[in-house]
Amino acid sequence: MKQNFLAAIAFGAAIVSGSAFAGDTASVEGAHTYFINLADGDSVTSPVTVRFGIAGMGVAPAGTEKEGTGHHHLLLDRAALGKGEDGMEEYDYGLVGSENLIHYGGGQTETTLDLAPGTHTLQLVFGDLNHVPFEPSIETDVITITVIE
Ligand SMILES: [Cu+2]
Repeated sequence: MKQNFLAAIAFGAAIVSGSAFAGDTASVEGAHTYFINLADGDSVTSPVTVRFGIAGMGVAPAGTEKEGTGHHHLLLDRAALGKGEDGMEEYDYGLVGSENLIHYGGGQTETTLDLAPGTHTLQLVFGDLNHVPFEPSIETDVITITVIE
């Protein structure tokens, strides 16, 4: 617990100072993330359960200092991973949570979303203990699903 607490403090401090502190956690070669139960072009009904897959690495809660682990993030109805809503480079500065970027820092491997009818885009990004994408990044392509009434 103490380590998680300290990591949370360090993360908060990094946001305040705006300093680059990561972007250098190496991913395991060959590791990849994927949607277990959804594919590009799928039509679904709401609520939508989304199951997160990761191969070659393990899932651990945010702040856990254990090599080869990270946690899932879902980018919903926004541009692909790159620049955050604050204009910062997400590959360097990390993932800032919002309605459109959801952290699963408890180590969750699925979620259920209430989505309005229409098309929605989803992208999964696996992040390190400090919510920064790995190097090289582990992320899915952006998929588009249609929610039917
Ligand atoms: Cu995170």
